[in-house]
Amino acid sequence: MQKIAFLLALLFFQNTLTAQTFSEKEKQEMCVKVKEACRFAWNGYKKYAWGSDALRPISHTPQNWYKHSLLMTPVDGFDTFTLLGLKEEAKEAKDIILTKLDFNVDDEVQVFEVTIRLLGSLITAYELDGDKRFLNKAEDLGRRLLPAFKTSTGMPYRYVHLQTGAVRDALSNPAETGTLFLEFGKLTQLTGDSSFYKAAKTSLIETYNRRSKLNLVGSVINITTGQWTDTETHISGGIDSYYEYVYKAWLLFGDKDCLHIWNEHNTAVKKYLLRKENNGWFFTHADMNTGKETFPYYGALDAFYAGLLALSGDVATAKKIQQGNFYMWTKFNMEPEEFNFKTDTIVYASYPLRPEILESCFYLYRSTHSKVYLDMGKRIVNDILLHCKTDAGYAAVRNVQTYKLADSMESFFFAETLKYSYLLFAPESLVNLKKIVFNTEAHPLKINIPK
Ligand code: DMJ
Repeated sequence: MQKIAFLLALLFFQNTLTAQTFSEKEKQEMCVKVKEACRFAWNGYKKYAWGSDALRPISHTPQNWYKHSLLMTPVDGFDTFTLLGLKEEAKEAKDIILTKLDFNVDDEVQVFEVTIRLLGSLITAYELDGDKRFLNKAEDLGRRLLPAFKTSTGMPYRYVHLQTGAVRDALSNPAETGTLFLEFGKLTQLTGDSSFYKAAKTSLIETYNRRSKLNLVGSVINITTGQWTDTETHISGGIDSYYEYVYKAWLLFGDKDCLHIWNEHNTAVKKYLLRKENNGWFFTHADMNTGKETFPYYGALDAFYAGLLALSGDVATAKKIQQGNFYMWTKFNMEPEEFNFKTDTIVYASYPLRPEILESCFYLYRSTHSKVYLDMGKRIVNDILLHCKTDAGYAAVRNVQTYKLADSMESFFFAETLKYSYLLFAPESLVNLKKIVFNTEAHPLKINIPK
């Protein structure tokens, strides 16, 4: 009798497990849901903010970064619409880009932001769609950015005027000096003009040359003197994508210098910044020269590192970090911009629709094919679509603990958050990671390693 009861229990348990697999149908449902969300947000942009950089999804008003719109939302969103099979939306974005996007305007722009969002996207648009006019726009923008690099160190000023080439703001950071190489390198490959590749690689190498003895970089660097003015180190905003690009430049261009740089930095980052606390593994903040902890802070932006490690083959460490990322998401309703992982308290409570945790789900799923990452992704996507929805789009969260919203829908919501949400559940053949590398704004660039 006891044996029968045991067998029945075993059968029940097995059935429960089978029911807990993530079916193809469920994956398709997630894809449909993300696609609908994307269409809905784009419709809001079209209705209330057409031609501007972004929609303010609560007040239904347009938002521009500078005096003239650079069409951040259509440009950043074009490849997402294409990959999601939103043909009409892709056509609308393409039309407005090709008829209205003009870089010959009286505006100074932030070199880093327009490189990752606009230059990256225009190059991808050209590679996906084949229309040479996308490449012409990319080249025009690239040329207008080049004056920023004419400095004594080769690291660019943060701002450059698109018409006059006038520059401003010498106090930069590794993310802004070191997250240009994929886009500028591709521009050289596609146009044959080596000045783009040289400028961006020099900037990256000059950043690396100023690493500390511990192989870490600081938070603020003066690009005219080459001196650090803030020696705090971390993997968060201001440094994050520098590490991402040194590894990805190896993948995209087969650049061995960059592989070496990645290995040095990544070893140091794991040695000096990775911490095991009660609730998981997190990266801390420390001084770049001594390794001494400054603040035990971790946040939404840091979540990308798990994906980067998975991509680089260190799946074991990636898994541990992604557990911490998911802890951060579930502990506070949604992930806060920053929290203290020692006291388990929030430092900055906002969530501006960031993609990094989903990006890491995507890479970890591709590396492991474990249902864990589909479940995580489903929970995160559902939370975003439920709590951030307005009557015109999706809004940033001002405070994750109260779900109070803020009137902002950044273009990276289209470029990255929705794209990684979709790709996590979509057929893998849609994006082959052996053939493309995503820039830090999730624009896929075709790998073309010179023989
Ligand atoms: C994006 O613009 C890029 O991913 C960048 O590298 C950092 N943050 C935002 C999204 O969070």
